[in-house]
Amino acid sequence: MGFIKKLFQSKKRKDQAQKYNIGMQKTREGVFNRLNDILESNAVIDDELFDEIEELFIMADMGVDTVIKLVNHLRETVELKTIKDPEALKEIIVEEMFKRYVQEDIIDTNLQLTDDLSVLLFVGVNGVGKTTTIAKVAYLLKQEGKRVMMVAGDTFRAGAINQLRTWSERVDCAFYEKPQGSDPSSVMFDAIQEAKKQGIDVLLCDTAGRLQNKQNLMKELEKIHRVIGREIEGAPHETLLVLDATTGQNGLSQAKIFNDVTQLTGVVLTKLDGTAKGGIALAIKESTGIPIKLIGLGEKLEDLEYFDIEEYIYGLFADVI
Ligand SMILES: Nc1nc2c(ncn2[C@@H]2O[C@H](COP(=O)(O)OP(=O)(O)OP(=O)(O)O)[C@@H](O)[C@H]2O)c(=O)[nH]1
Ligand SMILES: [Mg+2]
Repeated sequence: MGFIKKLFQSKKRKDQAQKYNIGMQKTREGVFNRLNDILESNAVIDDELFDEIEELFIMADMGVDTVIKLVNHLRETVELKTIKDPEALKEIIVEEMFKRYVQEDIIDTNLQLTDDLSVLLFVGVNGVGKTTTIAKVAYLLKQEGKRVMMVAGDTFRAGAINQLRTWSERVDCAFYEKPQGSDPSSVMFDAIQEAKKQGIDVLLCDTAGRLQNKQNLMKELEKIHRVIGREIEGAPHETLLVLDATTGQNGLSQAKIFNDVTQLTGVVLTKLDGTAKGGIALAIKESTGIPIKLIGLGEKLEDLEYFDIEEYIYGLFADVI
């Protein structure tokens, strides 16, 4: 039995792999399982077959550049090892994914927390899942024994403060708010003082959704970032861009523009459970260089996982191998 087959069999028994398995069902069933059909219905490995594979991966939103590189590599491997049977390509494709993304993965995906107060800032366009992600992160960190406070930095949208307060009550963590319409930077400033007073370990900062082409809102974000940095050296310790996996390639341009304004330290990729285009995670890694730190696999508090590229690739190919 090949290395990949053995690896997948051992994963089938792991809890975390099961979460990826369930959360990525749409991508797997909608796209990657079709790899089986393609490889079974082609008698030989030829250009047409490679084109079909290419098309399939592009449909999963892996990004054209990423896919072309990957498929070119496949062609080379097939030639080098004189492989004739299309079925044998399955393991080679997965192996190639592991080589490209797992072995070369030197980026630390852990959240950067300090021994004192750590500040995590969540940014992104409207409706991507910032507020829900904060609730999930609070839940996760509380389980790790951290004292957590949420701050309602979305003072713009009616109902945003109440939404976050409700989450803080459900998670049972501290909460800081000022009235709707307050300057978000001053809310952050005051929340930091309060968090220090209460001996909080991690302050999770919600912000209003903003389109990346709205200059005044991007300026506001720059100010929020600056004010936090002035209060605590090295803060925000994480500036996380929340991206909705269902928006596909547009997420890449969001990442570039937000990064110019706030120096992102990571991406949270949400709603992977709701899309067949889960290949976007690979495109983000390849084209922006910003590490994905967390992924959202559902709407519940426990539906958040630290991003693990190995489990992710398993989630894509669990039914193929
Ligand atoms: N299926 C699924 N739904 C999610 C996930 N994350 C967030 N959502 C849903 O996405 C919707 C928007 O979430 P919010 O957290 O309010 O998004 P937001 O970015 O704070 O939105 P604004 O504050 O309006 O910019 C909610 O219905 C969430 O339940 C996820 O990982 N999977
Ligand atoms: Mg919100």
